[in-house]
Amino acid sequence: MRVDVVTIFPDYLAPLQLSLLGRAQRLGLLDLHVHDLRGWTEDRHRTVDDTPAGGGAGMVMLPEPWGLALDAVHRGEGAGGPVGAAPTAEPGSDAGDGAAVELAAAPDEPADGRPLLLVPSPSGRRLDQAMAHELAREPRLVVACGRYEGIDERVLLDAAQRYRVVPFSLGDYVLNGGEVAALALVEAVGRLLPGVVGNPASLLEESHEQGLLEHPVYTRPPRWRGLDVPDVLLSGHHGQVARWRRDEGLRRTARRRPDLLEALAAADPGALDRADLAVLAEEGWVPGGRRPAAPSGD
Ligand code: J9N
Repeated sequence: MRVDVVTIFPDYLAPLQLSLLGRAQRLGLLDLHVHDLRGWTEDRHRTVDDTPAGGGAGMVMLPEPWGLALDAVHRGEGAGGPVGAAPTAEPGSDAGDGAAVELAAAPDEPADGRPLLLVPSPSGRRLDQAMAHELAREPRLVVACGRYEGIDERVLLDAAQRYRVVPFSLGDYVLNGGEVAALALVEAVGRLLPGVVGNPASLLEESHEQGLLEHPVYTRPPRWRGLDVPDVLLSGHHGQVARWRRDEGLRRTARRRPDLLEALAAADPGALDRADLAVLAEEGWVPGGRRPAAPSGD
């Protein structure tokens, strides 16, 4: 997968050279290019922002550098011309008829050859594990990191002629800019690419993969500061271990994220069986009802 990130703070993305994703890049599984937006400015001060039309606080990012940057990155170029491997074909590039263009609401509409342009925004679609899996199937992602109060809206309207534009959010809180969201997105997607995580089975056991939170985990020693590893985990009974893990994942989800249980029950009525529902009832969770269990500190 090729990923291009455009930002005024390329150093913010430096951690992607470390650890698992650094290795993925050296192996050629992830082809990451981070671009400095200021490379597409044409004035002496390399200006990227101006005051908001209509007045108000803060600054808005100028359309001119963004337009040039997204055009160049679409062609597979950096600010100084071609970089890395040749870009993918550009079947969307003849769509410039100036017609009104709607932004894509979700990345799962029929792919039409236009690459995805992901735009971090507190008002975007919430990134979750299902969306990370959808993105991992794409050959190419471009991430446009805005700062200040945002990017001039015309940039996204214009980009929709060449890209499937998807504003996305990490959660309902405000960051100073899109860089941390881009970092999180590239890590969440990159680790799902084939070959990046050594044992693919481990991917399936994680929180959010089955619509539930993961069970607690333990290692050696069996007793530490007076706290024991649960006996069942040392028993060697694989069936009992699996049931305990399922139960603990369910209990945790009921206590911490009952919204996930409601979503799971609504999306897949068969996802919770009688044994599951019995454990959940002990935590005070019943389908359709909303009686959170008393806080337990867990
Ligand atoms: N989830 C989220 C994204 C943001 C951004 S993007 C650019 C500025 C702020 N805040 N929160």
